[in-house]
Amino acid sequence: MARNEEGTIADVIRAVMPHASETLVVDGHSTDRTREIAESLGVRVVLDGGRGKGDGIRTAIAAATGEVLVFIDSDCSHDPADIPALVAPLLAGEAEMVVGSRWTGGSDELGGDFGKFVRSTGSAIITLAINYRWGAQLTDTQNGFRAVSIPAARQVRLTEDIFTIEQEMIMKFLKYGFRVAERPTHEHRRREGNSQIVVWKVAHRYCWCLIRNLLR
Ligand SMILES: Nc1nc2c(ncn2[C@@H]2O[C@H](COP(=O)(O)OP(=O)(O)OP(=O)(O)O)[C@@H](O)[C@H]2O)c(=O)[nH]1
Ligand SMILES: [Mg+2]
Repeated sequence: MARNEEGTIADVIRAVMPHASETLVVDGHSTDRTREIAESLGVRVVLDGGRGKGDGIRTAIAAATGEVLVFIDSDCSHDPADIPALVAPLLAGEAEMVVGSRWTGGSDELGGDFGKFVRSTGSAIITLAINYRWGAQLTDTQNGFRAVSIPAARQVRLTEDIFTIEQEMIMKFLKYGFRVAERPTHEHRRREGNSQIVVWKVAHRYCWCLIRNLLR
Protein backbone atom coordinates (compact mmCIF):
# COMPACT_ATOMS: atom_id res chain seq x y z
CA MET A 1 0.00 0.00 0.00
CA ALA A 2 1.60 3.28 -1.00
CA ARG A 3 0.61 6.88 -1.16
CA ASN A 4 3.40 9.44 -1.43
CA GLU A 5 6.15 7.22 -0.02
CA GLU A 6 8.99 8.04 -2.43
CA GLY A 7 11.56 8.05 0.37
CA THR A 8 10.92 4.49 1.52
CA ILE A 9 9.15 2.56 -1.24
CA ALA A 10 12.34 1.21 -2.84
CA ASP A 11 13.67 -0.23 0.42
CA VAL A 12 10.32 -1.85 1.20
CA ILE A 13 10.04 -3.41 -2.28
CA ARG A 14 13.58 -4.78 -2.15
CA ALA A 15 12.99 -6.30 1.28
CA VAL A 16 9.60 -7.80 0.34
CA MET A 17 10.64 -9.37 -2.99
CA PRO A 18 12.57 -12.35 -1.55
CA HIS A 19 9.44 -13.36 0.39
CA ALA A 20 6.91 -13.19 -2.43
CA SER A 21 6.17 -14.80 -5.79
CA GLU A 22 4.77 -11.45 -6.87
CA THR A 23 5.21 -8.00 -5.35
CA LEU A 24 2.29 -5.70 -6.08
CA VAL A 25 2.30 -1.98 -5.32
CA VAL A 26 -1.14 -0.43 -4.94
CA ASP A 27 -0.67 3.26 -5.46
CA GLY A 28 -3.17 5.71 -3.98
CA HIS A 29 -2.57 8.35 -6.66
CA SER A 30 0.76 9.51 -5.31
CA THR A 31 1.83 12.94 -6.41
CA ASP A 32 5.50 12.23 -5.76
CA ARG A 33 7.83 9.69 -7.46
CA THR A 34 6.43 6.61 -5.65
CA ARG A 35 4.96 4.99 -8.78
CA GLU A 36 7.97 5.73 -10.95
CA ILE A 37 10.36 4.24 -8.39
CA ALA A 38 8.24 1.10 -8.02
CA GLU A 39 8.06 0.61 -11.80
CA SER A 40 11.80 1.08 -12.13
CA LEU A 41 12.26 -1.88 -9.76
CA GLY A 42 10.21 -4.06 -12.11
CA VAL A 43 7.23 -4.75 -9.86
CA ARG A 44 3.59 -4.57 -10.89
CA VAL A 45 1.94 -1.27 -9.96
CA VAL A 46 -1.82 -0.77 -9.92
CA LEU A 47 -3.75 2.40 -9.14
CA ASP A 48 -6.55 2.29 -6.60
CA GLY A 49 -9.79 4.24 -7.09
CA GLY A 50 -8.48 7.24 -5.16
CA ARG A 51 -10.91 6.92 -2.25
CA GLY A 52 -8.47 5.98 0.51
CA LYS A 53 -6.55 3.04 1.93
CA GLY A 54 -9.64 0.83 2.06
CA ASP A 55 -10.04 1.34 -1.66
CA GLY A 56 -6.38 0.35 -2.02
CA ILE A 57 -6.95 -2.87 -0.05
CA ARG A 58 -9.92 -3.82 -2.25
CA THR A 59 -7.84 -3.07 -5.34
CA ALA A 60 -5.09 -5.38 -4.03
CA ILE A 61 -7.55 -8.20 -3.32
CA ALA A 62 -8.94 -7.93 -6.85
CA ALA A 63 -5.54 -7.68 -8.55
CA ALA A 64 -3.49 -10.22 -6.59
CA THR A 65 -2.63 -13.62 -8.00
CA GLY A 66 -2.11 -16.88 -6.09
CA GLU A 67 -3.63 -18.05 -2.84
CA VAL A 68 -2.13 -15.79 -0.15
CA LEU A 69 -1.84 -12.02 -0.01
CA VAL A 70 0.26 -10.07 2.50
CA PHE A 71 -0.52 -6.39 3.07
CA ILE A 72 2.42 -4.24 4.12
CA ASP A 73 2.85 -0.48 4.48
CA SER A 74 5.42 1.40 2.41
CA ASP A 75 6.72 3.69 5.14
CA CYS A 76 9.11 1.10 6.65
CA SER A 77 6.80 0.60 9.65
CA HIS A 78 6.64 -3.13 9.11
CA ASP A 79 9.48 -5.61 8.95
CA PRO A 80 9.32 -7.82 5.83
CA ALA A 81 11.30 -10.43 7.78
CA ASP A 82 8.03 -11.13 9.66
CA ILE A 83 6.25 -12.18 6.43
CA PRO A 84 7.07 -15.92 6.74
CA ALA A 85 5.61 -16.01 10.27
CA LEU A 86 2.40 -14.34 9.06
CA VAL A 87 2.03 -16.65 6.09
CA ALA A 88 2.86 -19.95 7.85
CA PRO A 89 -0.56 -20.54 9.51
CA LEU A 90 -2.27 -19.90 6.15
CA LEU A 91 -0.05 -22.35 4.33
CA ALA A 92 -0.62 -24.90 7.10
CA GLY A 93 -4.39 -24.54 6.64
CA GLU A 94 -4.79 -23.26 10.21
CA ALA A 95 -6.21 -19.80 9.50
CA GLU A 96 -7.70 -17.65 6.74
CA MET A 97 -6.20 -14.45 8.15
CA VAL A 98 -3.12 -13.77 10.26
CA VAL A 99 -2.77 -10.28 11.72
CA GLY A 100 0.52 -8.88 12.96
CA SER A 101 0.01 -7.80 16.56
CA ARG A 102 1.70 -4.70 17.94
CA TRP A 103 0.33 -5.50 21.39
CA THR A 104 2.40 -8.67 21.57
CA GLY A 105 5.19 -7.56 19.19
CA GLY A 106 5.58 -3.97 20.34
CA SER A 107 5.31 -0.59 18.65
CA ASP A 108 7.30 2.63 18.60
CA GLU A 109 4.10 4.54 17.90
CA LEU A 110 1.35 3.48 20.28
CA GLY A 111 1.75 6.28 22.82
CA GLY A 112 3.40 9.56 23.63
CA ASP A 113 0.97 12.25 22.49
CA PHE A 114 -2.74 12.89 22.62
CA GLY A 115 -3.49 11.62 19.11
CA LYS A 116 -1.64 8.35 19.77
CA PHE A 117 -3.40 7.97 23.11
CA VAL A 118 -6.79 8.32 21.40
CA ARG A 119 -5.77 5.86 18.68
CA SER A 120 -4.50 3.18 21.04
CA THR A 121 -7.36 3.56 23.52
CA GLY A 122 -9.95 3.53 20.72
CA SER A 123 -8.25 0.54 19.17
CA ALA A 124 -8.31 -1.37 22.50
CA ILE A 125 -12.03 -0.67 22.92
CA ILE A 126 -12.80 -1.79 19.36
CA THR A 127 -10.80 -4.99 19.88
CA LEU A 128 -12.64 -5.69 23.13
CA ALA A 129 -16.01 -5.28 21.38
CA ILE A 130 -14.99 -7.56 18.51
CA ASN A 131 -13.67 -10.24 20.88
CA TYR A 132 -16.85 -10.10 22.93
CA ARG A 133 -19.13 -10.28 19.89
CA TRP A 134 -17.38 -13.23 18.19
CA GLY A 135 -15.68 -14.93 21.15
CA ALA A 136 -12.26 -14.14 19.68
CA GLN A 137 -9.01 -13.51 21.53
CA LEU A 138 -7.41 -10.88 19.33
CA THR A 139 -5.16 -8.11 20.61
CA ASP A 140 -4.75 -5.90 17.50
CA THR A 141 -7.63 -5.33 15.10
CA GLN A 142 -6.14 -2.24 13.43
CA ASN A 143 -2.76 -3.35 12.17
CA GLY A 144 -2.50 -3.21 8.40
CA PHE A 145 0.34 -5.75 8.37
CA ARG A 146 -1.48 -9.02 7.81
CA ALA A 147 -1.81 -12.03 5.55
CA VAL A 148 -5.07 -13.28 4.09
CA SER A 149 -6.36 -16.15 2.01
CA ILE A 150 -7.26 -14.59 -1.33
CA PRO A 151 -10.38 -16.76 -1.91
CA ALA A 152 -11.65 -15.83 1.59
CA ALA A 153 -10.92 -12.14 1.07
CA ARG A 154 -12.84 -12.23 -2.21
CA GLN A 155 -15.80 -13.93 -0.56
CA VAL A 156 -16.34 -11.31 2.16
CA ARG A 157 -17.55 -8.10 0.65
CA LEU A 158 -15.50 -5.18 1.94
CA THR A 159 -16.94 -1.70 1.55
CA GLU A 160 -14.93 0.70 3.76
CA ASP A 161 -12.93 3.27 1.80
CA ILE A 162 -10.54 4.43 4.52
CA PHE A 163 -8.43 2.84 7.27
CA THR A 164 -11.62 1.45 8.85
CA ILE A 165 -11.23 -1.41 6.37
CA GLU A 166 -8.78 -3.10 8.80
CA GLN A 167 -11.46 -3.66 11.44
CA GLU A 168 -14.15 -4.32 8.83
CA MET A 169 -12.01 -7.08 7.31
CA ILE A 170 -11.59 -8.81 10.68
CA MET A 171 -15.28 -8.54 11.56
CA LYS A 172 -16.40 -9.88 8.19
CA PHE A 173 -13.92 -12.78 8.28
CA LEU A 174 -15.22 -13.72 11.75
CA LYS A 175 -18.80 -13.37 10.57
CA TYR A 176 -18.15 -15.76 7.69
CA GLY A 177 -16.62 -18.26 10.13
CA PHE A 178 -13.08 -17.80 8.83
CA ARG A 179 -10.28 -18.31 11.36
CA VAL A 180 -8.35 -15.18 12.33
CA ALA A 181 -4.99 -15.71 14.05
CA GLU A 182 -2.27 -13.33 15.22
CA ARG A 183 1.50 -13.35 15.31
CA PRO A 184 3.65 -10.78 17.11
CA THR A 185 5.16 -8.17 14.76
CA HIS A 186 6.97 -5.01 15.75
CA GLU A 187 5.83 -1.66 14.36
CA HIS A 188 8.53 0.91 13.68
CA ARG A 189 7.94 4.63 13.53
CA ARG A 190 7.32 5.72 9.91
CA ARG A 191 10.75 6.62 8.56
CA GLU A 192 9.76 9.72 6.58
CA GLY A 193 6.75 11.76 5.55
CA ASN A 194 3.48 12.13 7.38
CA SER A 195 0.71 9.91 8.65
CA GLN A 196 -2.41 10.03 6.47
CA ILE A 197 -4.71 9.59 9.48
CA VAL A 198 -6.15 12.62 11.29
CA VAL A 199 -7.72 10.97 14.30
CA TRP A 200 -10.43 13.49 15.20
CA LYS A 201 -11.66 13.64 11.62
CA VAL A 202 -12.22 9.90 11.32
CA ALA A 203 -13.17 8.80 14.86
CA HIS A 204 -16.90 8.81 14.07
CA ARG A 205 -16.33 6.61 11.02
CA TYR A 206 -14.57 4.02 13.20
CA CYS A 207 -17.55 4.04 15.58
CA TRP A 208 -20.12 3.65 12.80
CA CYS A 209 -18.17 0.93 11.06
CA LEU A 210 -17.88 -0.96 14.37
CA ILE A 211 -21.53 -0.62 15.32
CA ARG A 212 -22.81 -1.51 11.84
CA ASN A 213 -20.73 -4.67 11.67
CA LEU A 214 -21.37 -5.72 15.28
CA LEU A 215 -25.12 -5.54 14.78
CA ARG A 216 -25.46 -6.89 11.27
N1 LIG B 1 -2.99 2.53 -2.02
C1 LIG B 1 -3.13 3.41 -1.02
N2 LIG B 1 -2.27 3.42 0.03
C2 LIG B 1 -2.46 4.32 1.02
C3 LIG B 1 -3.51 5.27 1.01
N3 LIG B 1 -3.42 6.03 2.14
C4 LIG B 1 -2.34 5.57 2.82
N4 LIG B 1 -1.75 4.55 2.15
C5 LIG B 1 -0.58 3.78 2.55
O1 LIG B 1 -0.99 2.94 3.61
C6 LIG B 1 0.06 2.80 4.54
C7 LIG B 1 -0.44 3.21 5.94
O2 LIG B 1 -0.66 4.60 5.97
P1 LIG B 1 -0.02 5.54 7.10
O3 LIG B 1 -0.31 6.95 6.74
O4 LIG B 1 1.39 5.13 7.31
O5 LIG B 1 -0.92 5.16 8.35
P2 LIG B 1 -0.38 4.79 9.78
O6 LIG B 1 0.67 3.74 9.66
O7 LIG B 1 -1.56 4.44 10.59
O8 LIG B 1 0.22 6.16 10.27
P3 LIG B 1 1.71 6.41 10.84
O9 LIG B 1 1.77 5.65 12.12
O10 LIG B 1 1.88 7.84 11.05
O11 LIG B 1 2.67 5.87 9.83
C8 LIG B 1 1.22 3.65 4.05
O12 LIG B 1 2.14 2.83 3.37
C9 LIG B 1 0.54 4.63 3.11
O13 LIG B 1 1.41 5.06 2.08
C10 LIG B 1 -4.40 5.25 -0.13
O14 LIG B 1 -5.34 6.03 -0.25
N5 LIG B 1 -4.16 4.30 -1.10
MG1 LIG C 1 2.45 4.11 8.83
